[in-house]
Amino acid sequence: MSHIDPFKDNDGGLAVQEAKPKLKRPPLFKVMLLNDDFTPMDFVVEILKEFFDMSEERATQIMLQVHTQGKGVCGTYSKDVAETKVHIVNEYSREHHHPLMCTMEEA
Ligand code: TYC
Repeated sequence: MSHIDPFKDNDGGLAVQEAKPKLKRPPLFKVMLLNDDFTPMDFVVEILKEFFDMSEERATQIMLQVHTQGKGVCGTYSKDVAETKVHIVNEYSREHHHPLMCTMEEA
């Protein structure tokens, strides 16, 4: 009778590929602000301070970057957190009748 010995190399000399662990890090998402011609600069700075935890100086820097380059990164988050930030920023802008657009893209 032949038995499979769990403590022995039972591959009969064959090269057996170890299974690779299939865990991948979850993707991260950049939350972006887009420029427009109508939203007041102060309102954008307020958003960056309120929802992205920035200092007045940092918020002003990012706002001016968006203003001159068309878009800018507010922060990088897990998918859930990024989706929530985009949603609350867009809701807040609509409530205040500004066309400011917040979007996300994979980092
Ligand atoms: N361009 C706007 C203005 O001149 C300011 C602005 C900055 C708007 C950043 C949107 O994401 C934005 N009032």
